[in-house]
Amino acid sequence: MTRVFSGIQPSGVPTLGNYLGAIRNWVPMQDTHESIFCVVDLHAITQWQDPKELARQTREMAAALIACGLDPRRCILFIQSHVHAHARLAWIFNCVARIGWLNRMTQFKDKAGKDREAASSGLYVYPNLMAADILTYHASKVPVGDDQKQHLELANDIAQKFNHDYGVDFFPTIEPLIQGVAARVMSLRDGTRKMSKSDPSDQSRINLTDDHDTIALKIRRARTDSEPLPDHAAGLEGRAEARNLVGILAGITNTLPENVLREHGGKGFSEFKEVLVAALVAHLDPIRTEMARLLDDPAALDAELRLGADRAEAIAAPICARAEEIVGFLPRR
Ligand code: AQP
Repeated sequence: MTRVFSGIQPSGVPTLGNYLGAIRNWVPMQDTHESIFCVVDLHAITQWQDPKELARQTREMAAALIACGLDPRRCILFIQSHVHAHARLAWIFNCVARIGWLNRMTQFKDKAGKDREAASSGLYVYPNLMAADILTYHASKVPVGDDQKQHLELANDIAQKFNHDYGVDFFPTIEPLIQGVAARVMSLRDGTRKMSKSDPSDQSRINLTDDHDTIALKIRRARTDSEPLPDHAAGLEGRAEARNLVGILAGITNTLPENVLREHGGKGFSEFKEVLVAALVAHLDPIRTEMARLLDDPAALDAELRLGADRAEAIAAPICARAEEIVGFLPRR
């Protein structure tokens, strides 16, 4: 079975964007691939995280992944910092990747904002850690959205340069795993920005922990225009917020936006939003309930994560140790 790796940052409460764009697509992969899923806390601290919150959010993210359908018996699910190979290989990759390559990364520019000098150096070398995450498992497929393609290309450049510089054929080529039409969920306050767990406005997103009333309030307040819904996709041109709400209903009900428009075209937003609230609550309520149940027994959850870390380490540690040997590190005997 092909080995896949994917990660998610515990940088806040998981959102509907994380769910529709990533987590939901990981669930069927458990049966078709050797699947490794990771809560990437090392990545999260590239931007400031309150320590107590980080620990809480890390457990919460793990609970969310299980509640969404990741089964620790059918996949390997663990916390990144529990497996030291990630940080060790990332250091080697810091010494392989060229500064010129990192300078081209658009995500750094986006996340660092205007004051790049004040960004952490961790944020700058984030793609090197991501390359290590994947390559320390010799994973050959990575489910990614469009925004991560550049990082994947960089990971391949790193693997190739490592192989070339050390005269080995050690790291494999990574291929993106494209999963149908990628759902990009946008902010409820601004249809041109993506929904993000770290957006300062809680009103901009649906969290997987939101209850019925909260979801209803956020959707009713979601920004829209005053036109009714069109009955075909061309009518959404230039209407980012309308397109987003249609996309969310299509995503959550597993259909295409065209079908949503066929059914709801002509409706005003107040009517359409009630349909959307009902669909979201029906889908997300069981996830929220299961998350709460899992978080009610942190010891049991931590035990699952320890088991996941043991299984991950069994794969990652020998690959990282071999990379260290190739580089010329004297083994500890
Ligand atoms: N709005 C989104 N629509 C679709 N997919 C999304 N993803 C994130 N937001 C959306 C996908 O979720 C996965 C995990 O993301 P991440 O936590 O590693 O980092 P991110 O992409 O930076 O996600 P956030 O929520 O925006 O986090 P913060 O606010 O901390 O930066 C990825 O596969 C991503 O594509």
